[in-house]
Amino acid sequence: MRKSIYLLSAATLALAAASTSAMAAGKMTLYCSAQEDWCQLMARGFEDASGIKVNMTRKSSGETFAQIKAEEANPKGDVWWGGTGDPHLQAAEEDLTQPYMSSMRSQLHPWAIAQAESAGNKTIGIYSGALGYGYNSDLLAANNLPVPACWKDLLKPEYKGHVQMANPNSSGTAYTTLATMVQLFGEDGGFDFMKGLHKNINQYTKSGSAPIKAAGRGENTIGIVFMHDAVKQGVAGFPVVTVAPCEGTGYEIGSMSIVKGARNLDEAKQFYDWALSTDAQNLALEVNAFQVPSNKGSNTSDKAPDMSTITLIDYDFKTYGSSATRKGLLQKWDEEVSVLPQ
Ligand code: S7P
Repeated sequence: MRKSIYLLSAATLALAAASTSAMAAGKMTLYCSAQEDWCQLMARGFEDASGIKVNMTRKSSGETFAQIKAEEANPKGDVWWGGTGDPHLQAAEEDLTQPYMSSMRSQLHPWAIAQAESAGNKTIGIYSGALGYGYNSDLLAANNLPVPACWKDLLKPEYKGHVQMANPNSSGTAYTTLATMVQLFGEDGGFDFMKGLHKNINQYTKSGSAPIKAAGRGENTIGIVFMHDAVKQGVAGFPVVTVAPCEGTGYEIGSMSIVKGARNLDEAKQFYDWALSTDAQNLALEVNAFQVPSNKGSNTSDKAPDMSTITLIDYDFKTYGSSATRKGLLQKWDEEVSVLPQ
């Protein structure tokens, strides 16, 4: 009897000690807008490095922006990591995120700092990557389709039903596509392009990378995505070829922000500093995430699209990440493109 009382109290003490140390280590909520496997790895990697428990939710960039906006009066997230920079800039402008000057800034490329400075240090660049598209070479050949090389090739009538992209309201990738066309061809020309493309679209997906995953599985021929997401399918062994469009293309500065009113601010700052370190950024290679990392000392895979050989437009992040421009372009796409018959 005395032995079992002793065992019981030892177990109770151990449990109490364990929960005290969990409380001491803390917890945080991470909103993640990169690929699911990378989000999982970042959450577990930070837990291992810090002992802080991470509650992670993965949603596309536009969806996460909408969630943080909806929770403005009662914030539930602490850090928003990943996703295209434009909605992070919009969140900064709408005062949904808060400034933070990380001690890691001196290790970052100038483009990552420029992103921070343009938003009053309420966001920061964590990776970058160019927009393009990929195609399933088996399906292209099976359907006797020409090999595309330019954006305007995708308007050819023979591609009808063969092109997929995401919805720019939910997806940062698709918003980058819309903003890129407007910057490449002017507002009227950009919308003419989107209207022409609409005729060939078989589906607007929620997530930006879904169209190229579908191409990898043989369920779609051409997917408009970030080039690194197309390369990932090729590296996984699928017959996917990546295209850097001949007219030039836009790019993203994938970003990270701390939510205004974060309940776990100390933990949020610890995650933020860690996510800018080479150790954290090198985790990308374990899940074939081929973006260019923002820490100058991090490794870039030799399979990553070489940004120096791609014709990049001078993407105007300030304008296309502004609340008025993003809202205006999305509304115009909803009213003038998505409603058109196909
Ligand atoms: O991690 C790959 C990636 O393409 O996903 C992000 C993307 O915005 C998330 O998907 P959505 O297009 O659905 O928002 C990019 O930032 C990133 O490069």
